[in-house]
Amino acid sequence: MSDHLLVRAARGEAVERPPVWAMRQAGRWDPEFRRIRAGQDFYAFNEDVERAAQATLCPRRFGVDAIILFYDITTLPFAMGLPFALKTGAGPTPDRPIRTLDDLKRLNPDPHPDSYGYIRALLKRVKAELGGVLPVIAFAGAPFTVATYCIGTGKDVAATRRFAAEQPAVWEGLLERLSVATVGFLRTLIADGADVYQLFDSWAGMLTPTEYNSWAQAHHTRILAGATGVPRILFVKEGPYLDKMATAGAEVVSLGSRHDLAAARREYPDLVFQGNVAEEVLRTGSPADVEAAVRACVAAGGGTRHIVNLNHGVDKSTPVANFEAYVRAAKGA
Ligand code: 1CP
Repeated sequence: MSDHLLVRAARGEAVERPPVWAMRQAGRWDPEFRRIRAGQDFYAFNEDVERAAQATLCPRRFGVDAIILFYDITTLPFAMGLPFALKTGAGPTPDRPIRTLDDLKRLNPDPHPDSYGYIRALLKRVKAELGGVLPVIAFAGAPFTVATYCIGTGKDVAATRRFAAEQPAVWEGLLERLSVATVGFLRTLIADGADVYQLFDSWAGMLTPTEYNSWAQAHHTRILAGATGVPRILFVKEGPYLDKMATAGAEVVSLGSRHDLAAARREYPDLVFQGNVAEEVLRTGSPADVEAAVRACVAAGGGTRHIVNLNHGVDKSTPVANFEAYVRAAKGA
């Protein structure tokens, strides 16, 4: 069993201090990442295991307590048979969006692990490089958020709703296939040595309670129950339905900035919370503002059952000095 600080904290054990990492810590805000990434096609870059490993390991020099693998939530549907390109401004865009039941049939719900062999190789490479010093976080997008990219609507929730209303069989079938494939994908990466995983349902926070129950919650429950053996983190960007997230099956719930961390801890003493420093402070504040925000978060987090993180990913315009301040303050320096 892994005894990394982050893993112990995620299990709810008493720890010397809360661990810290950040969503999109390997990203465009970091000049070293941009140098390695150098404008190549995203998916081709990702298949270059050596370069993807370098990108993954970029945040290590800032002293984070965990390393998240560099790939994307669309990597899995790509492996299922749906090629994507990363378009500037639009995010991941499928070459041929899913529209019909015939399109759906081309999406393999049980892709052979070789179809994402480069992610497995990346995990192996990163683990070897880290030599057990830091834990490695694997992840998957949850079916709802991934489906929005497969049909080409992304965070335009109104367009997603229209598609679901007009093509209910395609929509439900798509969520189903993604659910099955996600369990297989995460189980493979756990068997390969991932220390933790995070399930990202970034856009599910915009759903009504009824939609959330069937498009998000049902699939979270199933995936979290199907892929076990390591601590599981559930993330919904500014997820409003804490009661639902708390019962989905994850040990760790990532908290948005509109929730009070101390109150959430009182209400759910058996959960571990991740978050909830506002990424906006890193994007727009000074290093002193960042330090103050992190200290307030650490105090609200109470020292245990808490992983310091943001409400959402580090924005590409975040100054390096602010990311440094974020890690430094979380480590109490
Ligand atoms: O050229 C680039 O490098 C573009 C930026 C980028 C990066 C760094 C994309 C395109 N994907 C990634 C890697 C990535 N994606 C990681 C690993 C790196 C890390 O976190 O440090 C992870 C965890 C993701 C997950 C991801 N991709 C999510 C869920 C998390 C979140 O931020 O909400 C989502 C929604 C995506 C879609 C996506 N991928 C990329 C873009 C530009 C987008 C659209 C995001 C948006 O519209 O806000």
